[in-house]
Amino acid sequence: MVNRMKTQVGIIGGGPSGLLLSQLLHRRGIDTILLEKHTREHVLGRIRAGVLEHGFCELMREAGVGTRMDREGADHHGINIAHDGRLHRIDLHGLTGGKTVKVYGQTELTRDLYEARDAMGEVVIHEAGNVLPHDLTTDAPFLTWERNGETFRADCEFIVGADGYHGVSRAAIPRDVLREYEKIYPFGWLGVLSRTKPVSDELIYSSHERGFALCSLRNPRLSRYYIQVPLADRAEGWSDDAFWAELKRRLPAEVAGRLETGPSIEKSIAPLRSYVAEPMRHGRLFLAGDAAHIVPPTGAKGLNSAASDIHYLYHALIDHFERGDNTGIERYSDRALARVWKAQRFSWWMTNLLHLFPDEPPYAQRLQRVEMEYLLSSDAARTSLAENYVGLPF
Ligand code: RFL
Ligand code: PHB
Repeated sequence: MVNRMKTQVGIIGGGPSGLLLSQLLHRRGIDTILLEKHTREHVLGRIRAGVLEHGFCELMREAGVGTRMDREGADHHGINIAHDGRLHRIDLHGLTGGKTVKVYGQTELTRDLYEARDAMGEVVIHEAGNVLPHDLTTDAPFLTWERNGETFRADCEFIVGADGYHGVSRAAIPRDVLREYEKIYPFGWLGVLSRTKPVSDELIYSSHERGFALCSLRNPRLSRYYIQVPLADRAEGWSDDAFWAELKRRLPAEVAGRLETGPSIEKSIAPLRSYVAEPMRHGRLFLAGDAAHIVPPTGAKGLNSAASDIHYLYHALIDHFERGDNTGIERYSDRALARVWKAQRFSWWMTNLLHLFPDEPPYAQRLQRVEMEYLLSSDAARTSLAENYVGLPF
């Protein structure tokens, strides 16, 4: 027996993209079903993004979930680049005519989205197995899934694939329709979360001959640090002591000297990858967020690119349901991709600027050096970094 139900928008994936879209639509009276493969604890246990653009924060507020973010998140007016043993501040606020970014963890905003859903009596269907989208190029697409030994079906008007890079929705687009663009970097980031006082109240991106390092934070008692590591490394192979020692080596002496260390409460390695799938719409299926594109985390653009997709998709669906206007739906893929590619370019550029590429020829290494020297000596170059870092307009 198949348990059958109906909804306006069926959403695959209960990460930030799916949750945010569902919440936004719900507030406009549009019904959604949200299917998530894992438990809530699992989703909330993934330590990821920390830096939010203005546009992302606006969407959270529009979804009615901005209160804690505005109270506990910190507005950052600048970031620092460490190079040749010195810190160079990039005045984001001054260079962009007053724009800033907000430091607020992905875990926290995901929790806020789940709690808002609970408060409205809405559910996320967790531990949904074998989720599959069907009949995407007809007027009657539907989703099927399994849970506790039972099979379910939801008839939908539209289906949104917000199921991340390893999800199933992108795979539902035929091979001869989907174009994929990819770049894999020859290293990963080893990240550590620790209950220590952050070494700096603004982020430090460090370019060093031993490799890249990043000092970030979640709040005044919670630090997040990363170091570039070879792809073959395993997190279990890095003791806390080895991590702190290597991080210190890659920071200016003055910064390393005041680094507070402590036990890690999370430690993991993420490979670095750039990836875009085109188009982002196939019939009545829309891809959003990591399901369609990935960036290396250097420019803090992953979650923010997901948010720009949600912005375009939300408005496209509102126009359809409230006014019968399908222009936004027709143009979704082109509009979303135009901004996605700019974030791709910026993330690729920041990654090339700051990491150690040991196998590159000496010519490329000299170019990387002069790129940094130019950035640190030119207002125009710093302005370009700043306007991308705070986020291009939607
Ligand atoms: P997610 O977060 O991967 O969520 C997808 C959800 O879909 C579920 N799922 C399925 N559900 C049902 N059926 C299936 N078959 C399913 N397959 C998967 C998954 O369980 C999951 O819950 O994608 P989403 O929502 O698009 O969000 C994207 C962001 O998570 C991602 O872009 C950012 O975390 C990237 N990122 C950063 N982005 C920023 O904007 N600023 C940052 O500072 C930043 N730092 C980072 C980052 C990512 C990192 N890692 C580990 C990749 C730092 C790191 C280290
Ligand atoms: C983080 O705090 O996790 C973070 C911050 C900035 C980045 C990437 C990750 O560019």
